Amino acid sequence: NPNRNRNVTVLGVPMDLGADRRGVDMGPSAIRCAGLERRLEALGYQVADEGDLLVRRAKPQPAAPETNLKYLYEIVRVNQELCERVSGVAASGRFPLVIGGDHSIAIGTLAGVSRHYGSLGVIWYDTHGDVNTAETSPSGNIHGMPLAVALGCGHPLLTSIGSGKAAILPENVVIVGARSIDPGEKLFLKERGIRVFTMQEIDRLGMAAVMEQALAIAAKDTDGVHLSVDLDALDPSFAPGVGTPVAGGISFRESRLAMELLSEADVVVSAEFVEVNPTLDVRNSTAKVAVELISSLFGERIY
Ligand code: Z70
Ligand code: MN
Ligand code: MN
Ligand code: MN
Repeated sequence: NPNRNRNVTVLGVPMDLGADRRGVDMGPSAIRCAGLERRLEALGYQVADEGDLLVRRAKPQPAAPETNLKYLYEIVRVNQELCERVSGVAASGRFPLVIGGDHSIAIGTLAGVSRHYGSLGVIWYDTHGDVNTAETSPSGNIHGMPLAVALGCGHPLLTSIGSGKAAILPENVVIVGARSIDPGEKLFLKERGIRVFTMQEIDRLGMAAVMEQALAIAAKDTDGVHLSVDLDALDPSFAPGVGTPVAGGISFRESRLAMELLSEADVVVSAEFVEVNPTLDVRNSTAKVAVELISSLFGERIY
């Protein structure tokens, strides 16, 4: 497509505080090592890798006194900065590609991208719902909360990042790949009528039909779609290097098809790939899968 944005800015966010587990901070490095820039350049993109944001290494720290949210203040600080950086990238007309890091960084990405779109759709490719709040979270880990925050729900320090109003609306959000949703998350998602494509639906309908329906929702009456890929959506046999592997996941083939269909639809205006944990990985295979999926998203074709 000649109208496709050919300028990509990569931002790395070596965040692991939201997962409360070391290793996922090395995700950006692993994804770069797997050849991200070279692959995008081979596809004809002009790539500006702006390097990593600074994430302060907090020593193990109890939750903020008045909440159960672990590492709240540093996560807020990093996401405020990420919001401004992503917003600057979008303002310059470039495609923001954020590599993590744990999924808590979606808070800053979505706050920054949504400034530039009257209405933004979201495809959340994840095993998990990531719609917990302090009240429902079983862990206090903020990487289980970013989609709720983007919808305007959560700790005020998190929801006030960016404009202070919700980055997205429930009717423009779809989750693809769900197979681990906490009880409080089920209520949250059902109350808001958010469309969740579970593994069962992927099995019954096939990935092509699921993505067609997902796109119909996320792109309907929106000005662009943000793609948020948590590598734990894939089956652990394809993506072992994640903090929370859950059996029964999406295959590599299905994931590549999903990215190819998104590429053909040509509606994605920003993306993030998160939760790669090299300390749990096998020969950097999960980072390599991430780079394969990014290449497909950006238009690589086998033939
Ligand atoms: C659980 C929680 C989660 C990723 C685990 C788990 C969330 N719902 N997300 N691993 N990537 O603690 O909120
Ligand atoms: Mn280069
Ligand atoms: Mn997940
Ligand atoms: Mn996630």
